[in-house]
Amino acid sequence: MAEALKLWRNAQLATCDDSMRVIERGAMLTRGGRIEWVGAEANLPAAPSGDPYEQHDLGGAWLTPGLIDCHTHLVFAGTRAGEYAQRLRGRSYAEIARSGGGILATMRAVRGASPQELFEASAPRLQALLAEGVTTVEIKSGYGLTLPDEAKMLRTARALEQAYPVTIKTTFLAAHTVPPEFTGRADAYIDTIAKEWLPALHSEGLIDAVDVFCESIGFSVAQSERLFDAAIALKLPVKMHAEQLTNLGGTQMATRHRALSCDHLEYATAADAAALASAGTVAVLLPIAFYCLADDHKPPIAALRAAGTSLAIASDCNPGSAPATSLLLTMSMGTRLFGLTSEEALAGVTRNAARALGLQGERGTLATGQAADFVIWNVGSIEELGYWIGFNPRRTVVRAGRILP
Ligand code: DI6
Ligand code: FE
Repeated sequence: MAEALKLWRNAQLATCDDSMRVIERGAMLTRGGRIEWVGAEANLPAAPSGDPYEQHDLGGAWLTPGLIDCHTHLVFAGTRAGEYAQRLRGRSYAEIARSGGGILATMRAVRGASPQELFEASAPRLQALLAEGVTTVEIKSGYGLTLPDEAKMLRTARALEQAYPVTIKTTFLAAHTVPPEFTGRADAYIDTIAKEWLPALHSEGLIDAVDVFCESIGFSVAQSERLFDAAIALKLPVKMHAEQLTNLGGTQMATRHRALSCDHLEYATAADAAALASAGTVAVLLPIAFYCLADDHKPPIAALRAAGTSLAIASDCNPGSAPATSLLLTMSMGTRLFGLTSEEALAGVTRNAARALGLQGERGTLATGQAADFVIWNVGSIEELGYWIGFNPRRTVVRAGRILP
């Protein structure tokens, strides 16, 4: 028997569609996990006879799509609070990385954690995101840096999806830094992950996309391109940590490979912005990493906007540059620090975040055929989502058409 139709009425719908249309006295019909109809309540289709709606009167509340955190490294063990203390005393992130701390410090903690320990360390961070109305999360590997430890991270991400009401997309980021086994042999490392680890983990169904840290302290453009070629040969989409600390030209190469997204982009140029726009590659901005690193070089927002690039924002949840589990705080920082408008911030955690994960056909807007993942908010205006700092105005989360407890 077909699942019952549910009517969600008397709501202000922030559809997050291409024109960011708001429907003041809106209603939605859902069936099972999908949206069947969205529109003004006055135009609501009549209930088919014998199939009465299950009705939910939302009392005029604001409703958005479920939020999407499209860039996280939330599966990890340990913390790097000691490094944060060093950075407060003036040591730089790059210096700490070059002296064997940074990503390698977390790598040691992850290698030493059992699958159960890794799951238990990561679950509270995921729960914190979900409490704010996040229904889709991307999680990267990149702290294992051996085949079994990268597999352990990706399996942990899949296990979190089984345990919590969330859609998780996994990204393979073994090209995060060169591990000790390959010191001085970055090219050999890239060949190993591209030719051996990537096909092995992909055949286990553990990889949804492939990422690389293309940076002066990471991998060169040529190395990144070899990895991308291997990913594309397996029909896996690619994305890149690009132009975060310097401009290496990664964005230009990534857009030639039709990357889903280029992320960070503090040092991107107007030419990079134009390349992103014409390739349809999403610019994912990570304002919390910018804040925590006390950087002074901002992404070229005006150029990105002028080029018509799709802008997303994400928490970057990681133990080094962004120990953060709040997408609402990300919206606040995206607006205040980078100068995004409230509307751009909302599009950045819904429609454009979905595009950054290749999910635009399924998630990120309130429209017929999209997943019935949405959030009902205790706010008087939708701008409040990026306005509060540390206050959570989430009222109710509906995931796959069901109200979460
Ligand atoms: N850029 C980031 O923001 C994270 N990784 C990356 O390549 C930070 C990773 C870390 O410091 O642990
Ligand atoms: Fe990152």
